[in-house]
Amino acid sequence: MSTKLNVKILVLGPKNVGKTNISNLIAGTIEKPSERYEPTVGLRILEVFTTPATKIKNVGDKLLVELWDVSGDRRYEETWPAIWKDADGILFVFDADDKSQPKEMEIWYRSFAMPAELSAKHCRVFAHHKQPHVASSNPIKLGSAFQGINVVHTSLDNEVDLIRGEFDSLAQAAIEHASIRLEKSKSKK
Ligand SMILES: Nc1nc2c(ncn2[C@@H]2O[C@H](COP(=O)(O)OP(=O)(O)OP(=O)(O)O)[C@@H](O)[C@H]2O)c(=O)[nH]1
Ligand SMILES: [Mg+2]
Repeated sequence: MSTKLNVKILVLGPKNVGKTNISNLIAGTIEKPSERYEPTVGLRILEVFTTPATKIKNVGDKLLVELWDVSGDRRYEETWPAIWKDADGILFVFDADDKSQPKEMEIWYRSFAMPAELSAKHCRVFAHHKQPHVASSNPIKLGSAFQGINVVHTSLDNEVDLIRGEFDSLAQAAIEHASIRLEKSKSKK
């Protein structure tokens, strides 16, 4: 009997930046941003169907891609080790119109990407705008920890296809990471 491949992708970043709305769009439960802000309590896990999943042969219903929509509130910090364990990909989201965010983003990187040992290939950054935006000549830049990680400017008001495309490419890398992780765990047994 073959083992089910569980792929775990985290959505991380400060509070009130759009992580839940982006996660819901990717999971196909919404088309437009919600009117009201409802902070995530701890964490939500969503099952997602991705295009890359359909390209991998012989997986069929043996592949489960989970999106872990994590609260940006640092009071849940005690739960973080259970969250980064066996993560296969990270989607970082920050408010691209708030200059204070790069400092906080370092904490998210240090607390998740580092202990989970995920390289740039397994991470993406959404510099998210909570309203329709035009390209800025002087965008807010993240610190050196994020060097090498693909950053795209997103908004649910006008960048929906870009969000879906970037997520699919992250999911592809995460699926590969999960298959290697599974092989390694089998060979240890
Ligand atoms: N118009 C518009 N509003 C957005 C967009 N993204 C997020 N919002 C709004 O921003 C607020 C916060 O969004 P959430 O997705 O709940 O933020 P979060 O990052 O999950 O916040 P926490 O759960 O507290 O960590 C909500 O009121 C959303 O409707 C967007 O692209 N366009
Ligand atoms: Mg949320």
